[in-house]
Amino acid sequence: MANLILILGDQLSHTLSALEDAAPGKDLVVMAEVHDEASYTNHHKKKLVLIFSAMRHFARELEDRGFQVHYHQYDPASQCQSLAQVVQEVAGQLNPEKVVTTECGEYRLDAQIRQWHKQMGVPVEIRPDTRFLASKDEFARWAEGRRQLRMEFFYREMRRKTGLLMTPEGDPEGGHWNYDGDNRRKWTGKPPAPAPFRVEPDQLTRDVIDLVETHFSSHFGTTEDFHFAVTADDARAALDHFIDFALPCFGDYQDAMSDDEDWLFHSILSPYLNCGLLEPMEVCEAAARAWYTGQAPINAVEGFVRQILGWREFVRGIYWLRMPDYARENRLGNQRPLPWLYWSGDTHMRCMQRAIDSTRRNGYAHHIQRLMVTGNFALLAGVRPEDICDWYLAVYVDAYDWVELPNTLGMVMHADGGYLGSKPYAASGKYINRMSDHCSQCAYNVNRTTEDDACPFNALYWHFMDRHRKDFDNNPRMRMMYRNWQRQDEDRRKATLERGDWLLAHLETL
Ligand code: FAD
Ligand code: DLZ
Repeated sequence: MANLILILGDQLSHTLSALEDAAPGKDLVVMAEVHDEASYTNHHKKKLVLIFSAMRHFARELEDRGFQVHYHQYDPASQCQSLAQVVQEVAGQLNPEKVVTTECGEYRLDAQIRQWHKQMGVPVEIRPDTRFLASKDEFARWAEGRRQLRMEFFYREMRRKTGLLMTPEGDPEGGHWNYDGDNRRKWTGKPPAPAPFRVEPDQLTRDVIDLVETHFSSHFGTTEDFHFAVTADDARAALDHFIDFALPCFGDYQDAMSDDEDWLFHSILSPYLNCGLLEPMEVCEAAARAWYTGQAPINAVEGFVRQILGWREFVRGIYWLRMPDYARENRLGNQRPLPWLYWSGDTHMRCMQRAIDSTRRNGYAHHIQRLMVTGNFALLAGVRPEDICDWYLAVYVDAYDWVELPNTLGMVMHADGGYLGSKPYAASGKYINRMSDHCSQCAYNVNRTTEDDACPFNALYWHFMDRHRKDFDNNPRMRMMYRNWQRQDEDRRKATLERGDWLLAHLETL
């Protein structure tokens, strides 16, 4: 009897475990664009285009390889609005021996799929997702007995395990594990940032753009100037483009922000890694090759590999270790709703306006914008973790719960009590000014704190520190900042807190 093989929208890899022993002439592959998946959050229009178009291209490639594919195109009038309904309908017609699938990347859908065998009366075989470099069990073993998890130690284990950037003697290439200290340069326009890799939409993608414009017109963002890759071949060309043109400067300007450059020297590969068009090992190996051939310096290559081999695997490990309780964590007790300006971009704070505008246009903002601008602001403003997590899940083309949630709830909001990161990434306008040219174009004055035109990040920073004193008093990494706060005279502190109160009461007008 044939198997029914379900492939999800972020499982577009020919190496997928669900396809391992698939028989092209016999088994049936099922892929489905469905309302429930397209609507569980306000997905950016470009994210919908990317996923649907990449799914359609992948289905075509499977057919070229001889597979029979049942492809359910998005149809608001269809009887089937969920993956379960599509699978059940096809299973009813095919009467398969079993449903085969690869474990899903998010808890919500994973929990549903694990019940399907009961609802559908057909066995469901769920295979591990082998596209990650650390399995869930491996991560759980590493984490066992540790009260706090530190990415750096996990990353070193992963370097040893994969041999990436390791000498034959087992030492880190270049003599150090980490070159972060070299990776904090401000970018002042030179060297020029490369243009991002572009693919002009083919007919299939243009059809999907029309579909998204017709049925998802109220969703965030725009489909205008869609230029992401939607096939593995084009994603590999995007990887080559990054290695050739951006990687050499990736390290130096990794933390930089620019008022008029959206992409700087970042790879823009997360959309492809996360939907399966690229695999993490091929990306890391391509970067490592650039170091061995002298095409890129070690601070760039190590910094890049750390993001994928370290951070990406680390946050996934935490997600599966701590879900579902992790999503409910709110250790700082934040209750403020997300200010509307996150959706409208309507704000006089230049850094926020630029980050949100890039997000709206591109479905992309680079890591430092997500962490130190929109994230930092949500942390300082005490936004409810659930609200800000939903925003990040919606607005980025690379956003899936397993990677978005630990980054937002853990790294940005410190809502997990420091399980993921040893201190909150809270910062005043001074940091933003040091790493960008936004402040010189801003309506607010970054050198002021208490005045009406003072940068809101400044008073909000001290307000945050002051109101969370009990939460961080014992944290040695915060001690110096509390000492600085205490050193300010009382009137100054009072004026700063009053300005902070005013800002919190007027977030929508900033
Ligand atoms: P580069 O800067 O070129 O980095 C290379 C790769 O490293 C990325 O493609 C990505 O795969 C990986 N990477 C880097 N940092 C991280 C990280 N912290 N966690 C996981 N992977 C990382 N990344 C997502 O892929 N999806 C998300 O939904 C997501 N949400 C985020 C939310 C917040 C609040 C923050 C602070 C970060 C989030 N990140 C997320 C991590 C990071 O910002 C993006 O991976 C990165 O900006 C993607 O752009 P890039 O491919 O140009 O990355
Ligand atoms: C994100 C997404 C969207 C927008 N649409 C679909 C879809 O129509 N069909 C599908 O199979 N998957 C989709 N996805 C991805 C899933 O919602 C989910 O995030 C991942 O499968 C988690 O691993």
